Amino acid sequence: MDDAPPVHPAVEETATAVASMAIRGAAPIADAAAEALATAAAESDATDDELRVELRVAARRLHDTRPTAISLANAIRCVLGDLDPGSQRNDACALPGTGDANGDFEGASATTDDLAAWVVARASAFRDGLAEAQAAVGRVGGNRLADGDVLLTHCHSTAVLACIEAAVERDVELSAYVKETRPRYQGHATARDLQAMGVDATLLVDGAAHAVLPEVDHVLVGADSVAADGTLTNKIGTAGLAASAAVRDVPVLVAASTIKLNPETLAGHVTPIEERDAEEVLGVERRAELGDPAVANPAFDRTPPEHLDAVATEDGIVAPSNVGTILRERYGTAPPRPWDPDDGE
Ligand code: RI2
Repeated sequence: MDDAPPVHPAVEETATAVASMAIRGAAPIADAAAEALATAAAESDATDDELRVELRVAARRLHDTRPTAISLANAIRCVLGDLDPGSQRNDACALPGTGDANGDFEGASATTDDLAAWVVARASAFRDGLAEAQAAVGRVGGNRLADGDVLLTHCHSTAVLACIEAAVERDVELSAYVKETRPRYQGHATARDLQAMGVDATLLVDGAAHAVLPEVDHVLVGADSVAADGTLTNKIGTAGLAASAAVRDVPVLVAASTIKLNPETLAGHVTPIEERDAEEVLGVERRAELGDPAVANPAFDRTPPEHLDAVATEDGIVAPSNVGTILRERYGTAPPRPWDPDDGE
């Protein structure tokens, strides 16, 4: 794509915000990407074929920002998955609410306006579906929580918070240990949000989780990607926490709408782990003072399904071993890759 057109400023702005984590969390990233694609389509003066190229370039710019957050790839699939003339529309995604947008579009004979309008409608339906799914995950996961339960959270997950909020709305009284989650301290945002909901939050350094687990009824974590075999890829530290919870016999509940399921794992692909800048861990000056050690900063790790209790999705509680079935229903076995220049050829 050497002579690729420049991306729309809204796409560039969103990509920069996602890469720097000004916008973060798997679902918020997906929502922002869909919005940016809609703006790029709505404001383009390009002809039909040019618009397709523009949208593929925009998709690639967005896609490459956070490789582990499969919600981002799936959002692009849902919005642009059937971009080419004559393709089978609506095959790419079956989130709640996304079906209606497709009936308005005539596929191969579409004019540019139709194509742009279709992308805008698709993005809007996707975003509505995402919000609906999140609320449903909250109801499903929240039903597992009972009065007096003590929770332990890791990172900051809007899906986990939706579960806790749904329980609080049923007058369930909860308290929570909150891991601070080095190096970005997303646990601070979780503590803030829980306090605002009226849930007593106790902030912990990450290494303290094992020590408090005997007091904990549920470990609650979000997801950046769930594989067909139920392996969870989530914020670094999740795998160790789940292993500790298994030793202590504390159930681990994953809160994840189906946008977090990685369809490419059906074909044996492994979700990549994003390696972030060393400076998130150690500033340049301090690093020099320490004799310039190497710094590793993997942002995510993989938790095996046997260390997970269940996944709360918008379709109900799912055993990790059943994720593959949902993946096949939602995405089929050959999911589109609209960010890939060779997709659809
Ligand atoms: P929601 C976050 O990643 C965490 O790993 C969290 O569990 C996951 O996204 C899901 O977030 P990051 O963006 O979609 O902080 O539940 O690296 O909000």
